[in-house]
Amino acid sequence: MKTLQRHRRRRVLLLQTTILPLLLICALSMAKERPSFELAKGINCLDKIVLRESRCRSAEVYLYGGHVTSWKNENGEELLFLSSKSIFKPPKPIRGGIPLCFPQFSNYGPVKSHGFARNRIWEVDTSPPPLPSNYSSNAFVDLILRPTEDDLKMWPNNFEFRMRVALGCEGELTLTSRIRNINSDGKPFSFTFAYHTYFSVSDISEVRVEGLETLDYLDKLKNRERFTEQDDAITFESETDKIYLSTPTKIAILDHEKKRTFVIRKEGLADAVVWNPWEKKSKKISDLGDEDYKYMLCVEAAAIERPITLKPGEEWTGRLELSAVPSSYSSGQLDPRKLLH
Ligand code: TA6
Repeated sequence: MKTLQRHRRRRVLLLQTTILPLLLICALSMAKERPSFELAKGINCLDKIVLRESRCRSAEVYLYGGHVTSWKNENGEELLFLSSKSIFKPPKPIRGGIPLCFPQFSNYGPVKSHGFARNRIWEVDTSPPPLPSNYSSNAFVDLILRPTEDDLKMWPNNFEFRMRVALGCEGELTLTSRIRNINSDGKPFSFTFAYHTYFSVSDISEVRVEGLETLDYLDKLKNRERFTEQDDAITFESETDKIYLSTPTKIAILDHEKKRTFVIRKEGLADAVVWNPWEKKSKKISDLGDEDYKYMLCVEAAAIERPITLKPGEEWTGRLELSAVPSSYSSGQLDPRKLLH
């Protein structure tokens, strides 16, 4: 009888110490984060992904360009600017939202302006390598871009560009890009990059950008001459096209009229571009309405001054997190010192 009891106790112990933990691990790994999104047809029947979070928060990403075109808050308000004249037809990039500039920002290099990633068809990545756990969220999708034959002719480098678009439980929108050099000829490659984000603002002349004061910038309107920002906040009264160098990882856009502040957090992206075409240039941009410049501002997390160089097998991560917080002078929340630290 005693032996039997001993056997039973041993079996129970075995169960507790080996099998149960194993089952737990399996259960946890099986419960690993599952992408939750809807595949839908968008404008011109282009495939798009819809991410939904609680309380009407949502985001939309077109497979064409891996392009986020919509980000809405808990009141269903659109936070990104999207041109009503954007034509949603390849090869023309979508005007507005968050175009991806890769492998080249602007015309600083051998390929076409802002590169080719924004006018390629991306795929849903069904087996992405895991991301660090602190990157997790409920609503997300993983996308992947690999070069086409045409791309390899234009830019002879083999790469994998993975991007996770995630909508967090506080409504924050996060884009995590991972670019890997998979050249088989041992060749390193270099690229520049930007998340060319178009923010929706109430009135450009009432908006201010904080976090870039005292920094050096290259002025694209003055042949990329280098200057130092003198103002303690950037405001807008004419065409602006500046590349701020080695900026802090946090920048704020204060929209007093909408009592809203956009907080931009970035990792792996040293620079920031600030662009508004203003009146005259807007008229020359076919897929932008003549008055649209009043309701948009581009503040772009970027890597431009020092291109990213990867040897075969190496991978770069560039992360953008956008949040929109209600703010007003009276609440003091519009005090950038509070927001940016
Ligand atoms: O990021 C600012 C900028 O480089 C401007 O010079 C302007 O050209 C803008 O991008 C839009 O470029 P796109 O090629 O989309 O018309």
